[in-house]
Parts: sequence; C-alpha cells; structure tokens
Amino acid sequence: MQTPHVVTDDAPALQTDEATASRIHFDIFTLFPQMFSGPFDESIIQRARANGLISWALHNIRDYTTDRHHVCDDTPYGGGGGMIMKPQPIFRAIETVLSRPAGWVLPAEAAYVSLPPWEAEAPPSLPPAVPVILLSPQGRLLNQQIVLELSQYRRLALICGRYEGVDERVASRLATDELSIGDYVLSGGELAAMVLVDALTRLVPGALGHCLAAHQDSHSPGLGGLLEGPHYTRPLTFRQETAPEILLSGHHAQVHQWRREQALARTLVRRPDLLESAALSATDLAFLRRLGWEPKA
Ligand code: 6GU
Repeated sequence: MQTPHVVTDDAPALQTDEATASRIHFDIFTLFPQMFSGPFDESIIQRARANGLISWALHNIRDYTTDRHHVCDDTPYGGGGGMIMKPQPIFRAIETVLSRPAGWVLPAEAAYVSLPPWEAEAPPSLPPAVPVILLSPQGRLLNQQIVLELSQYRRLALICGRYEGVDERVASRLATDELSIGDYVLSGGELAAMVLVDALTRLVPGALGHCLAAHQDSHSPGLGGLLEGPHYTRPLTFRQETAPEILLSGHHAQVHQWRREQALARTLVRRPDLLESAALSATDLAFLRRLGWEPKA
C-alpha cells in the first residue's frame, strides 16, 4: 500500500533562459542520473550547453516514488527472473515534468515527500510536440535518418529502462517511440540515451566548430549514405606508410573525386548493404561497376 504523501503548491519552475532558448531541450528520466556526469561534462555536448544550443534536465525516477522504501521495481507477473520497472513512478515523473516548461526540475526537498499532485488513473494530456522515447533493446534500430527526424523537435523526453525490463504499459501508453542502439545487450538505456543526445547535438547548427563537418560524416545525407574514406595528417610518412600523393597535389577536383571513390570502395567492402539505399550518381555507379558491384534489381 502506498503511504499518503503531502501535496504542496506547485514549486516555482526553474525556468532558466538557457533552457527556453536552447534549440533542443532533453528531459532524461533515469534511476542513475550520475552516469551522465562524465560524458555530458566534456567536449561537444558540454560546449553546446555552455553556448546555449542545447540544455538538459536529469530526472531521477526514484524521486517520484511515494512509498517508504522508494521502490521502483517489482517481480514480473507470471514469474521468471529479473525485476521489472514499475509503471507509476515513470508515468508520474514524465507527466509531472512534461506538463511544465522545459527546464523545470523537481526541487530536491520535494523528492518523495511533497510531489506535485498527480492523478494515477487519469492521464493528463501531454504536449504532442514532445516525443517520449523509451530506450530499450526492443526498440527500432537507431540510424542517422531517425536522428535527423528527431532533430526537428525542440524538446525530447528520454526514458532509460534497465535491462530486465520496463512494465509494458510504459511502452504502450506513455512512450511515443522506442529505440535501440544496436543488436547487443546493455545493462540499461542510459548509455543509449547518451548516444542519442550526442548524435542529436552534432546536428544543432553551431555545435560543431566547422559547419560542414556534420554534413560530411559517414551515414549523413551529405555523403549520400556512404562510409567516409580514409583521412591523413602530418607526418607525411609514418612507419613506412606515406599519405596518398593525390592529397598533396592541390588539385581540388581530383582530390574530391579520389575521396568519393575511396568512400564508395570502402562502403562496398565494409557495408555493401548501404549501397542499396545510397544516393549514387552515374559516375558513382560506373565506378562501382568497375569494382564488380551491381545494384540489386
Ligand atoms: Cl536502448 N537498452 C539496452 N538495455 N540495451 C540495448 C539498447 C538499449 N540498445 C541496444 N542494446
């Protein structure tokens, strides 16, 4: 049985300028918010936050429990091993946060004891423009196309499930999307959420120093869905291997063509599946045919 909890007035929203002005705000729901400290405190993600391009709020699902022991999981109906994440704390956390402005976080002193009121049985209407993404190995496989689509939103909610599982009603009634980052098993969705935040941050204009870079990445539309070819920098010769002469020639058109061919050849060897959906010119096709490749009918 749940212990009754004290209901206070709505806490004042911590609506920072940063949160409202940022291009994308991430609300991340997790039992392990501290896992995000290292990765989010360095490099591009940190710089994008410092520049006001992105913002995030970490919400500890456990803060939204109301029982004495702050229990977030339970044994599965029907038996079997492992524990399942309970639906109520996740629903409560998501519905509380998403019905408030981007940037709002539960005041620390309100955790467990003085949560904003919540109707367990009556779903509030959540903002339609905020995807609620459950990270789980059962989700559809993340790719650059999905990242591109998600980058159009101003605010995203990410739910990090632990591996054993999340009550199915979170997937069926709360999440608008379920994503996996690959066909292998992680202990939880946290690392996957970090992967998604990183991939999205790279697409925010201004987040990368050089604005062309995101466009030239492997898998990005700029390269037509191909892998990138090899890169070289100084020294010219290292351990008896010298960088390709063409790159020093100064012939921009030839360098461009060489890079394109390297990308095509590398994709053929490593990921021929990508060629079927790549944007290929007549020149590309001729080059690939010379390497023995034929498009499938
Ligand atoms: Cl999103 N979660 C877990 N637990 N494992 C995964 C995954 C997600 N994506 C690939 N493996």
